[in-house]
Amino acid sequence: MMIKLSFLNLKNSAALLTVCAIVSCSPEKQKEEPVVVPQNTVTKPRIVPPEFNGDSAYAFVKAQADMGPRVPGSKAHEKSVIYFKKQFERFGAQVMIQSGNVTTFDKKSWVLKNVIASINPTSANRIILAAHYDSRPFSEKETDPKLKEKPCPGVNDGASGAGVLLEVARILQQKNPEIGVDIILFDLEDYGMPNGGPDMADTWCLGAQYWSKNPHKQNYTARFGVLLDMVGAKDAMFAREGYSVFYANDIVTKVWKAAEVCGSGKYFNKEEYGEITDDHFYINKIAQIPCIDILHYDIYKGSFFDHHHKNSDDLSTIDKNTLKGVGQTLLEVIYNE
Ligand code: AHN
Ligand code: ZN
Repeated sequence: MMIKLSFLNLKNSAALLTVCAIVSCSPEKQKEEPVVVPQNTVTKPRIVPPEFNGDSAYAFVKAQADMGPRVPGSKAHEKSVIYFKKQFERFGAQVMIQSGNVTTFDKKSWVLKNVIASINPTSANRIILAAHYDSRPFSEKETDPKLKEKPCPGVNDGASGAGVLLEVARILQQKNPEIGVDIILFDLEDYGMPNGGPDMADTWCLGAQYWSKNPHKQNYTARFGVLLDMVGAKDAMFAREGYSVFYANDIVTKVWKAAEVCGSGKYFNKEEYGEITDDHFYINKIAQIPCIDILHYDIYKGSFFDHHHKNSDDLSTIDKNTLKGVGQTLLEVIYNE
């Protein structure tokens, strides 16, 4: 009993080895139970990352919002791609625009553009950070039929994730991380069939589906990925999404822990909820890279953020503190990886 209690309180491996030695001295146990030293008892000292700047991230979100809805085929969409490329290059990343032909549920054809910004491009030890940047061409959750037909401003749903990742790139240039980071901004996530049901799931996330079938480099792989989706609302709640837990639970654990360590824990709910078809699903299923989704889904309301697919998803939905909470969590992961 004594040994059991002290075992529970162990914090360092030296003490653990001592206890293991005592246990293994017990003559009747020596033969059938070999001593196994747990691998995770030696914790690396924490590297404190640089501070994520919420004002700077907000400016990156506002720049996208000011262009108007970045609906596929629009001038604003085209402009946003040029903007992302210019910003990432300013931050010293290697930028590639991946083009591909896709057809949406309404039988329209598009040349999608995924923006890929690589930091430390030659490193074999890589992670993916992703978000979609396109805006939904309709606002079907509005009640007014006139508003339903309008494009969604896509400020929290789209621009927030891309804005956080631009600020991450800016920080990574100031303090180069040990690992390689590929920031992927996916196109055509949000052109899925309205009220389509589960069999229509593949009408969403066309940019991510394309990239997962055709990664930007031959034999590309990464240790894991983190997707951001709707990461800027004041009342944001990021709970553990079903596919993330199913495919990449250790990454969920890692990121949720990082959030707590860096003081962003209040946004990260420990409960698990259902599976959401989002870009990460295809990265898991097709590219077979474990990928999680930091996604605003309120488990108590049972819905995405309040202005989801409404014309009211504008700049007023954004809170700098939320952007910072998410961005700081990513930096905590990156510099301690
Ligand atoms: C579906 O509604 C099938 N997926 C939600 C993914 C999404 C839409 N994220 C942002 N907009
Ligand atoms: Zn959406």
